[in-house]
This record gives sequence, C-alpha cells and structure tokens, in this order.
Amino acid sequence: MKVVIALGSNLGDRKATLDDAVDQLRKIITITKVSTFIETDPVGGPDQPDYLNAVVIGESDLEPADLLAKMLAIENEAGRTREVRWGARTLDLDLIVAGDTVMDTEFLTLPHPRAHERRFVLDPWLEVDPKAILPGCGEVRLLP
Ligand code: A4P
Ligand code: MG
Repeated sequence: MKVVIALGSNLGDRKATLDDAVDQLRKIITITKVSTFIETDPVGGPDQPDYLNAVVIGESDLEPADLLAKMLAIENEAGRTREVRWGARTLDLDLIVAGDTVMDTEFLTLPHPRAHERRFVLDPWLEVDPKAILPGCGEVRLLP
C-alpha cells in the first residue's frame, strides 16, 4: 500500500528533528521519496515560529491504524507535547493517504481532512509526486 506522510517541526533544531524522523520512518515503512524540507509560515493556531515541512512517500503493509500508532510513538520520542491545538511542536507526523483507504474514526481520518487545503503539505508532495491523487478528491492541484 502506498502511504504519504507529512512532517512538520517548528521548535528546536527543526532540520535535525526532520532528518531523525525520516530515519525512524525508514524502520517502519519502505521510503521511496523524501521531499525537500521547506520553510513555511504557520497556518492557524497561536503566534508561533515558522515551520520546516516535508513529505515522505513510501510503501507499507501495516494497517493504517497501526502505522499511525507507530508515527505517534516517533512524535513522542521527538519530545512532542500537546498543549494547544495547532500550537508549536517539535514534530508533527500526519498520515495523508494510505492506499485508497477512506475512513473516519475517532483516532484516524483518511485521507487527512485538511491536506487538500494546505500548501505546506501540497507543495512538497507535488514535488515528489506530480501525479499525486487524494482519494475522494482526485488529482492534487497547487493552491493559488
Ligand atoms: N488523527 C486523525 N486522523 C489523522 C491523520 N490522518 N494523521 C488524529 C494523523 N493524525 C490523525 O493530532 C490529533 C489527533 O488527530 C491524533 O492523535 C490522531 O489520532 P495531533 O497531531 O495531536 O494534533 P495537531 O497536529 O495539532 O492537530 P491537527 O488537527 O492534526 O493539525 P494539523 O491539521 O496537522 O495542523 N502550519 C505550517 N506552516 N506547517 C505545519 O506543519 N501544522 C499544523 C497542524 C498547523 N499549522 C501548520 C502546520
Ligand atoms: Mg497532526
């Protein structure tokens, strides 16, 4: 199953955190593409530092819920805490797409419900996959 994971960091040594997260992700999925790390203005939430964002594409046989659990463990290892929604974070890992799975449970919504409206996800994703497809939304296009 093809999986697309978005990475974001805006606290601490952002580049080192993302490099390390990619290494950790390599242990749970077969990574085929890693985008450039791009600097982005924060979207939503309180006043906070700029983000470094990236997208990783890979292959995985894990159930999406199991994959998400492993991603949350990687976030925790990176010192992620949750005080405010959309607040600053050392590491955020979002599962954007898992094959053509469409689901909406308390813990996991696929495709990621906000991915299609976020340049910090779409720009790096299209860089590594110009033919990207969001199940239920069709071909991924750049926002104006
Ligand atoms: N969850 C459900 N579906 C998913 C999914 N597809 N992938 C649940 C990942 N998690 C999913 O997430 C809350 C819960 O969502 C998880 O426990 C999981 O069970 P979280 O990471 O604790 O909270 P969050 O990230 O603050 O909330 P949310 O709503 O996921 O925020 P977003 O939409 O990820 O936005 N600006 C820039 N420039 N760059 C960024 O990376 N990120 C955010 C967070 C805001 N602004 C940003 C950036
Ligand atoms: Mg998140």
